[in-house]
Amino acid sequence: MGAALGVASAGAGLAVSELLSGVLHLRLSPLVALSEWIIQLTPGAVVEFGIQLLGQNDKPVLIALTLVGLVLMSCLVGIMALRSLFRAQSVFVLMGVVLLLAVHERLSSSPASFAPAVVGIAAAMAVLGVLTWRARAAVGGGGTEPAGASADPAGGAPQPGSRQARPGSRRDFLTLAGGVALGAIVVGAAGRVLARSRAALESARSNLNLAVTKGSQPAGVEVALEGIVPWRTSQQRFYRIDTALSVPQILPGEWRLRVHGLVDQELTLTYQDLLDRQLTEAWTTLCCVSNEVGGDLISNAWWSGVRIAEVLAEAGVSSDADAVLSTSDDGWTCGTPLVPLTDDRNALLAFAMNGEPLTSEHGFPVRMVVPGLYGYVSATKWLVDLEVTRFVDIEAFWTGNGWAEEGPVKTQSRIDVPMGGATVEAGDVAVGGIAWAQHTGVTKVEVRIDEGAWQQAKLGSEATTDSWRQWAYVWSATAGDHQIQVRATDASGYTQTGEEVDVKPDGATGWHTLDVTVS
Ligand SMILES: Nc1nc2c(c(=O)[nH]1)N[C@H]1C(S)=C(S)[C@@H](COP(=O)(O)O)O[C@H]1N2
Ligand SMILES: [Mo]
Repeated sequence: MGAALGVASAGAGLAVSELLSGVLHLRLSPLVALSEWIIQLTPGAVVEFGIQLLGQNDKPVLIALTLVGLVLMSCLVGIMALRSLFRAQSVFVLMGVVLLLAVHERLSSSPASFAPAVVGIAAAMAVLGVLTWRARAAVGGGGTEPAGASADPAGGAPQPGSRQARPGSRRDFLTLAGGVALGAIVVGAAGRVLARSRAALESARSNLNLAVTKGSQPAGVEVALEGIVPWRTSQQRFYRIDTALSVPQILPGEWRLRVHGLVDQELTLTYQDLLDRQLTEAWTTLCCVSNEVGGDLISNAWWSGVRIAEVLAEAGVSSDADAVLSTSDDGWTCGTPLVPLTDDRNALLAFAMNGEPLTSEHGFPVRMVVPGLYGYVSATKWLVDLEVTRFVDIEAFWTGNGWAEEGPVKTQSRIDVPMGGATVEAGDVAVGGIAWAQHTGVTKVEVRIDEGAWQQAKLGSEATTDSWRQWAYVWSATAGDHQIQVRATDASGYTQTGEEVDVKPDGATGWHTLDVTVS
């Protein structure tokens, strides 16, 4: 009875966590994350031996072994629960902590990725509580014969009403536990089916053979100062902002882009249509309007795609239009001024970042990237619809929430080294960071110490005006507490204002300022 109790509870928890992983389209469920973590912690020689022994089946076998381990644990938990529910629940909590660590190690630390483990353990604990109560009732009121004997004297044909009168029989309990277990199998299977759709997408993505380049980093863009973010951001490190709880899953073969509205002729493009068009590749720094002064919601990558200007030209834009409303597969919308989409800049329907197909998180299969505009008015991920329109006729997701209709990027700069609050040694101290003014270009970066005179920093070379620039400055530091500030000047002649303005409604201003101690 204890074993059934434990296995049914753990099964319910596991099923719920598998389902939630599937619904959220996470790459790994907690169970698989745990299995992978076990491999990671196992000495290399043992892993190699296992692979030799099992070949291709090593992963399913490991997952099965992990499952067997969980079943054994949960039998113990169930037996414990009959004596002390509290102690049994504590073991579930401990198992939950282990799962969370596994998810953290193998998947990610974003809040959504922890949800399946947390909800799964909560479900297991709830079911354990209810079943324990029923089991005790059965033991107390339904006979205490050793396992194997039926607690129901009538052998399945009790007097009508007599069942209600008793708190519950052993048979009732086993039926309930069996029902829970069966339900768990169904729910867990549904989760696996959803997970398979994510796997299908991943394999479609890795089977793509795009004729794109990885983009070689231009000489001199890095100022060779440790602590500044790399000039090129990897797709894994690229900042991520979106409203999607569950990342949209679109197979390239099923993707369509509809271009309509104030156009001469509507277009519908397939993924292959896009690949067949003239390829354009460019470095572009993307940043978020919610990036605070000194913040890290900014990244730089090599993008491959098709110029939006060409697609719009083919559709034929009406002279009445001044905006394009783009919509993502999950219904998010953004309104972009027509000018930056049709002038000479590389506003792209992008399908690759740094030479690889976009990841699901960054908009696979196709997204927009427009140099010079904040992401909320230009960088639609999982793009499916472009409507040529007029600003007076539309309201996009964020502009309907009090953010500005137009979102040109504000010229900004950031100090990456030293870190705020750091203690550095007196003498020559390397100060450095990044500065950006997309599609205008950074021409000067200045640093000042303790509100003294502004001193010019050395700039990394400019690959394009659409990318950020690194900067470095050598400061002869004397002992004591000091303040460091930075400001940039762009090619329009504008120098960053020191006036501090919040990110809402159209981006923060102010000089990044930090304090360090020199010893
Ligand atoms: N579909 C969709 N696209 C979106 C968003 C979103 O919420 N949904 N957020 C936008 C915002 S606010 C930014 S800053 C960029 C961020 O793109 P990234 O996550 O690839 O860095 O995507 C933009 N595109
Ligand atoms: Mo953003």
